[in-house]
Formats: sequence, structure tokens, C-alpha cells
Amino acid sequence: MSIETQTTHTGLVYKKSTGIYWVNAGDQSVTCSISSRLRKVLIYPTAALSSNPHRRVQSVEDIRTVDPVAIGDTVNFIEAGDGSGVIIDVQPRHSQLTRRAPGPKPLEQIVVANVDQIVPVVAAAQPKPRWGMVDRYLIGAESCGLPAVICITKMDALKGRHAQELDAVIDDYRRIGYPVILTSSVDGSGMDEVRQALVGRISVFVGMSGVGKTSLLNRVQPGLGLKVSAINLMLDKGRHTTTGLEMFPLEAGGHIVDTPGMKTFGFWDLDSEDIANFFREMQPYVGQCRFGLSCRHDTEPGCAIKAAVEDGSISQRRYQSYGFIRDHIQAEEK
Ligand SMILES: Nc1nc2c(ncn2[C@@H]2O[C@H](COP(=O)(O)OP(=O)(O)OP(=O)(O)O)[C@@H](O)[C@H]2O)c(=O)[nH]1
Ligand SMILES: [Mg+2]
Ligand SMILES: [Zn+2]
Repeated sequence: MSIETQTTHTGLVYKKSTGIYWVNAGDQSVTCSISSRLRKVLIYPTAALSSNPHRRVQSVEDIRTVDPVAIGDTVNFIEAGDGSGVIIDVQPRHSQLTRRAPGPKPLEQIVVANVDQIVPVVAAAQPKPRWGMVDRYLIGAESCGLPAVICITKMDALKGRHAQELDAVIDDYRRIGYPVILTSSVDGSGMDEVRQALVGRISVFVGMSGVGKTSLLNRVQPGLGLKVSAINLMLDKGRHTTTGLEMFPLEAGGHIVDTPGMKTFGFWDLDSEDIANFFREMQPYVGQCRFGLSCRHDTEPGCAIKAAVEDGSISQRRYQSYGFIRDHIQAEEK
């Protein structure tokens, strides 16, 4: 039977691994591949495929890194009848969290589609917090127009002077309007607050390997029984227990996407001069500097953002983080 004469179904992509997509359609789960037509159309929507054979070959090569179908997508698919199917279409997204796919080629990767909020997860200790990564996720959220809630895990493992350092950073984030939830999957603290923040929404957990994303999800939604494992404390690094992305329904309503730990979070389509716009406390000062929009907010005289750092309206730490990320992107642009 040809594709045109078969009935199409609609469902939600809730899990995927290379080339395979698990689609939930009502009461059934269908394992799908994607049609090659869909790949080409989505990768190069404006390319005339038949008139440019070289480009066509190129697009097929690229598909391994840029996937046209993401977790959270609503898709139309054709069923083969044995629990498998072929995705032929992706419905328009209301949001997406994107990043630059890891690797040398500049390619976009959609981490998750139709998500309502981003939840950067960071451990209070073991591994020690990397706030620069949290700032990167927040830039990702701001640039995609999505709200973020910061979750700090392993509060039970926090000791001594680190507790004071942590308090100061938490204050920074709360002051600029990001909710911060303190949790422990060992003693269960903060779980009601996390559940409340997640209810009725589609959220995605992002963070380095070993910070406790999956443990938190297991505790928030008992019964999932997801695999977690001890991190290597000698190296103070995680070791990637979660390997694929998957979306889980929450009993109270809403969904969580658990992701494997990310070593980096590269930006897609952001220039170094855009970055201050996505530090929400800096954004109101953009354009107010003596050199206007060409100010890098670095050593220029009359910089409105630096003045705000000096009078305490913008935190030193966030300003340093801004400079570091801006310079990093600028180095990549060269
Ligand atoms: N002390 C303490 N340990 C925790 C807590 N949450 C998680 N852990 C431990 O941290 C380790 C890593 O937890 P995971 O939940 O697998 O971390 P993950 O962020 O999902 O890691 P990836 O899947 O690799 O990205 C495990 O040994 C957990 O038992 C916590 O709240 N307190
Ligand atoms: Mg995990
Ligand atoms: Zn400036």
C-alpha cells in the first residue's frame, strides 16, 4: 500500500535513540523511523532538492547530527500494523530548546520541543557547582523565550564554608527573579516544592553528569525506578548514567524530560554581542553605555553595565560569567 492511501495517526514523541522514535498515541506506543522525505524537507526547507543533487547528498550526511524530530514533538505517522510506524510530518512547535550540536560542524540540535520551562540542575557539592554552566543554560532559556527554575541537589552533602558561598549565589539568582529550589534526594527535602514547580508543565532537566537529575526525578515521581549510579569522586566528575533522552509523565500532571549530563552547552545562532541581552539583569542597560550598542561592557569608559556592577545592582559573579561567555563565543567567531 502506498503512503498516500494509508490513514495517518498523531502522537507525541516521548523517547528516542539513534534513528528510532517512541511515539505515544492514545493508549498505544509505536516505534517509528522517519521518512527520508521528511528529513530532507526539514533540514533544507527552501532547497530545491531535485535541482541540486550535491546538496541532497549533503543533507543525508548531516542528518546523523541534526535530527528533525525531537522529544516533545507532536508528529503524524503511518502505522505498519505490528507496533511500528513511519513519521511523515512534524506539527508546528510552540517552543524549543536548541543548542549547537557538539562537534566541529556548526549544526543545530533541538534538545526538546514544546517545552514550557527549563530546569538547570546543579549539585551543592559532589561534583562542586559550576555556576558558569548554569548561566549558560539560563542564556539558552532566555534566548528561547522560556522560563527557568534552578534546582540545587545534594543539599545533604553541603558542608562548612561552602554553605555560605552557596547562599550568596542563590541570593544572586533569586534577586533577578529566578526561583531556586534546594533539594536532597537522600532526605527528601524540597520535593514538595519541586512537584509544585513542575505540575501541569513540560519541563526539562539539564545539567552536568552526576549532579543527580535522575535521582531527583525518581524521588519526585516514585515508581519510575530509573537507573542512577555513583559518580567517581576521585575525579569529581560524573560518568553518564543516563544515555538517552526520555519524557516521563508526572502523576500530578505534567511531564519531565530527563537528559544525559552535558559537558558543555554551546549556543546556536547567538553572537557575542547578543549575550548581555540574555543576562536578564543586564538587558535593561543595553544601549545605555557611552558607546551605545557597540560597547562590549569590558574596558570601555562610560559603560552602564559596569556602573551597575560597581553600585551593586548587578552581581560581580554574574558579570564575570558574562565576560567569560562573551569572550568564549567571540573566540569561536574568529
Ligand atoms: N548525597 C547525595 N547524593 C545524591 C543525591 N542525588 C543523587 N545523588 C548521587 O549522585 C550520583 C549521581 O546521580 P544521578 O541521578 O545518576 O545523576 P545524573 O545527573 O542523572 O547523571 P547522568 O545521568 O550521568 O547525567 C548517584 O550516586 C546518586 O546516588 C543527593 O541528593 N544527595
Ligand atoms: Mg541521569
Ligand atoms: Zn557597556
